[in-house]
Amino acid sequence: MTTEKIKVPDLGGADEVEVIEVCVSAGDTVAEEDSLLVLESDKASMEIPSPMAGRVMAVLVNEGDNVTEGSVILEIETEGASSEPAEAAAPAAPEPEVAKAPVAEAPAAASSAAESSVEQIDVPDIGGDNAEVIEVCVAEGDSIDEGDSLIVLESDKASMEVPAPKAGIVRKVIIVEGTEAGKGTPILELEVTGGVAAAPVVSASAPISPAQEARQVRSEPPQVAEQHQPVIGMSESRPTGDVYAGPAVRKMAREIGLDLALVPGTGPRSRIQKSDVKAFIKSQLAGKRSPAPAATGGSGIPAVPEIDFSQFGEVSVEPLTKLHKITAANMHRSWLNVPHVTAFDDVDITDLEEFRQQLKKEAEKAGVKITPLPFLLKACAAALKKHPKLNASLHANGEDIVYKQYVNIGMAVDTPAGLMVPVIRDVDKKSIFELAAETAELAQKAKERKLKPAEMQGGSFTISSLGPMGGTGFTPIVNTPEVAILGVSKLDIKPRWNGSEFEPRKMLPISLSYDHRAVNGADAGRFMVDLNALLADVRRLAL
Ligand code: CAO
Repeated sequence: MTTEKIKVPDLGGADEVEVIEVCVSAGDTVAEEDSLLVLESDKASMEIPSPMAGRVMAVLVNEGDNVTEGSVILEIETEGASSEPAEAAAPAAPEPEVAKAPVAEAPAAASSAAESSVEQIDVPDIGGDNAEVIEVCVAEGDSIDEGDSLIVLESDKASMEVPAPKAGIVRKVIIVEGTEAGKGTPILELEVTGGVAAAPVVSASAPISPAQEARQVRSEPPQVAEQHQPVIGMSESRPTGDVYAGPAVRKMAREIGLDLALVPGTGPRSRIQKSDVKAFIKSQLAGKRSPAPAATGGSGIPAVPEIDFSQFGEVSVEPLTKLHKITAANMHRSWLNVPHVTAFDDVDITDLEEFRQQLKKEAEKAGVKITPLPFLLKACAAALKKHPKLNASLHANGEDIVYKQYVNIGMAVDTPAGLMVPVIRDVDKKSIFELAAETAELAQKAKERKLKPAEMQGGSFTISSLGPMGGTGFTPIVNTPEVAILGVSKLDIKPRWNGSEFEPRKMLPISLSYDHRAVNGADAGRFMVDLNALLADVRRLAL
């Protein structure tokens, strides 16, 4: 048995680095290459692997300490005699590998001309073996500045980003995500604009900034337009905070398919440590094992078993459209998050229908088609103004409710690609003809998939009209973070007692789903009574 002192290896240029994670404790048995510490400089984080197998006898540093090359960090007792003389034979510091400050190669062909030239940018010396390209940060046509991240590489010990050695326009991306790269691997072709290459320094090595932690390099990719489409559902609510974790933790998360954004970090500056990942997985598994949620109040949802339907007959399988997937996710989120209640009513719109018929010619002259929808919008706007609780959203802080002073109503539109919800702004300030024109225009745009993201944002209430299709009632799903949605079913002529006899009246079934966290049954009831009265006698809209 010998006791070896383990020292901080060559830090590749960094003078002093912080110990941000101690991965072992005294008494632990470690294998060669097991992580002992995670160190962090202002340019990189690096793990110090154990140079040998053995038992940790003492840990001589704490999280938050600053260490330099050669600092003794712990003592390991190894089996068998040391091949080196005792104390002096402290094992050579573990191979620094990627801990070495990587340096960027000079571009392959530095132009001396002031005009633009296309240069190939290669992976610089990354101080060790090849690493995996885990992210390509630029695309063809991008205009980049010197220092902008081109790619992120990750080995099992560190992640690092390779910055652009100069500004220019990306002409061709050569490197491919998921492949291995090392010194000299071509990354891209860069069109360098005039003057830059004349500087003599370009032929010298330029520093690269290794990953300043994935906090910076792993931000979510920009959302594509479709992700902004607030199809029955709120805008994306996934945690947007940056993930702060070391390479080993990231690797572990990738291997098990875990989204680190969901894991609370308990390390310094909320850094996610291996222990956090383990604790998170344990808690998730415990949740899954818990008994029926109805009995416990938990949220574990039993999975729907996968079934091979072809065993029962012929099937065809088609991919879901992106819009369908987004809608499904939003519906699921709303359904799971919102305690829904739906109130039903029948509105006598005989007079409204008569008035609508009278308006038809005038509307035609104005170039619009009048359906019941503009009246519904107008009546909802008036009722929402009187009942602001239904024109509100619960604040994400769980403490406040946000009352909206505007009345922007979303309108569910059935399109060949799926459900879309364009928003009509300031409904309370628009005339019936204006609303008729705008709803027709937005519905058309939705069907042609020409809606801009802005035209689907900012709704404070939604109407889903299935009237033309039929049905006597349905329970629409609240379009969170809105708190209420009106469903409209098919108008039907029904007998109605007028005090002395039954008379045929045009009855419109409506259903109001609301978020019971924000709206009480009585609030909804009062809203429905007023909405009903407004639709039954549209003269009230003028009051
Ligand atoms: N009962 C009976 N008839 C109705 C009605 C109702 N509640 N609402 C509308 N109609 C009539 C209209 O008056 C029109 O008849 P005419 O041509 O004779 O005047 C006809 O039905 C067709 O109307 P429309 O659909 O062209 O226009 P609209 O203004 O009523 O609705 C829109 C526009 C975009 C809301 C509708 O086309 C649509 O896409 N609805 C589907 C919404 C949906 O999918 N909701 C479910 C979301 S959750 O899955």
